[in-house]
Amino acid sequence: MSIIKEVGKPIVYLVTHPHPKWFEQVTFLISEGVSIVQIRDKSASDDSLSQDVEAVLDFVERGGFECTVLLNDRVELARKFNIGVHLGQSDMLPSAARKILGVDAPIGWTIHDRIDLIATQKEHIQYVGVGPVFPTQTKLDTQSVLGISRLKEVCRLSSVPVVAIGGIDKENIKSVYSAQPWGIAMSSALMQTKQLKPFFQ
Ligand code: TZP
Ligand code: MG
Repeated sequence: MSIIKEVGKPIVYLVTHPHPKWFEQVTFLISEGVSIVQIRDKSASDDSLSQDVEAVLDFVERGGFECTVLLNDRVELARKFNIGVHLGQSDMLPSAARKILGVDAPIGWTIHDRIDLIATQKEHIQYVGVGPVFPTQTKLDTQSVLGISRLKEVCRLSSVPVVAIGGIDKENIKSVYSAQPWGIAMSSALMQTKQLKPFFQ
């Protein structure tokens, strides 16, 4: 079970947040080459999230894009669409989500920098979310900022692919590439940009 094929350099991962032209921005980013889209909207109803998921899946399928669509938290909704999820430390455990979603669904898990947690869920997760690397305004209940040297250490020690997240933008992304994560996740920087190219190495 893999999310996408190995590309040899970090993948660019979009975490969506509400935006006046949400669908236009998300589909622009998919067509420019983001590899994973995590649909994240803490306050959206299941109906409204379902519409978003349906529209994005349809766009990806019709365009033949190599892009994996995940939902933040909502495991039952993910099952309805046969997609994967990204789970935090206060959500359902990956092992429980795996029972609901089946063997093929990609599951990501936020660990902050707790490498010791990986062993407890290793067989159920495809990647771990590590961060915040830098200060962020997008998620207010984050733990302490890690910085690049701690990120590097986590990337070196982790036995599963690491997705770096938190406060990453086109100015500081070069330093994130230097830590050699498997993926680089961004929300506000990508939801605001008109060009994806500056985010690729
Ligand atoms: N988890 C850790 S930091 C973060 C999440 C969802 C927010 C990332 O958003 P941004 O805007 O890229 O800092
Ligand atoms: Mg969560």
